[in-house]
Amino acid sequence: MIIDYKIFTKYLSIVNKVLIVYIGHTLTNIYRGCVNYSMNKSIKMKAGFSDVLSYILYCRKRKNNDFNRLLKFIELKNIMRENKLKTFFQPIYQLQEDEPIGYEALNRPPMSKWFPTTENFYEFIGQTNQVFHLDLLCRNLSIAKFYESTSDQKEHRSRLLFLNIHPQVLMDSDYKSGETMKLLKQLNIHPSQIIFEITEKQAVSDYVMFERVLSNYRSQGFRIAVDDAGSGFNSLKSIVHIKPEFIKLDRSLIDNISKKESLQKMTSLLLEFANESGTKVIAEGIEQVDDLNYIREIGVHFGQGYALGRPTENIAI
Ligand SMILES: [Ca+2]
Repeated sequence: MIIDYKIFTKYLSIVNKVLIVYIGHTLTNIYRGCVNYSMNKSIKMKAGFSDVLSYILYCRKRKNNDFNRLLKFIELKNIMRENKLKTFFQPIYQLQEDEPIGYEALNRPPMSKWFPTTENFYEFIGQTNQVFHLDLLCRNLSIAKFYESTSDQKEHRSRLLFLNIHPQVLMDSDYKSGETMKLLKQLNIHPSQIIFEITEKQAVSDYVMFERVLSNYRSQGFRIAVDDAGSGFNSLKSIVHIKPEFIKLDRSLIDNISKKESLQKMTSLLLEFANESGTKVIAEGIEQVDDLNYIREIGVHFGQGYALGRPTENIAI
């Protein structure tokens, strides 16, 4: 069927008036689009009724998605406003001595219809403009909870605290690192106890600038860990440029390492590199005793995972 868009627009305007009550803005938008189009060009195009119908359905679906996103966003803002995040601490052990050196702080939202899993929550955050706000909130919350949770235990208070941080937040000139410093001073926690975990999954585009930013943090006493190393994104690039004090090996390298030769080779390479460059390696996601024994045998420095300790709200004695 060949349709002249000027005629089509006229026809659509009548239909629009009749149906607007039933299908809201969708047809209005199509109508407006057609008017704009026909005013500029008088192009003839092939279009079937089914095409238009299919487009209406597409718009309705998109509107539903937008609406769901709005509800998710509102839930996210509620979680942040009402401080509904719960902080858990997972121990990181010195493998040769069976002694925790510190804890990774993990902030989890309450489970809900909108965020059935923690991953789902952080994935959504990444698509919004709330990354910076949440990052700062999580950092301060983690430090305050660490203090609270170790108030009667001086031995634990002096241990390390690993904080996940979005690389773009560190790079942002508006980011107020002074706020974190102020809180640390107030709680008598030394910056050298704080390790910023930077995941390689969130790409850094300007490494020269990033190195400069990191050296500023290091001069204040903070240290850096490359998180999820070996998960196939920018592992080597970030390790070479960031020169981290710690490399956290991704769980995909550790799961079943006692049986898989390919994982063993990759881990040995990274360990060798780390030893040569004075970096410490932390194996993440250790769940099986065989894997734990294997990484201990080859000399991985530190380990984290269910086989060593689960995340808990209170730092275990
Ligand atoms: Ca992490």
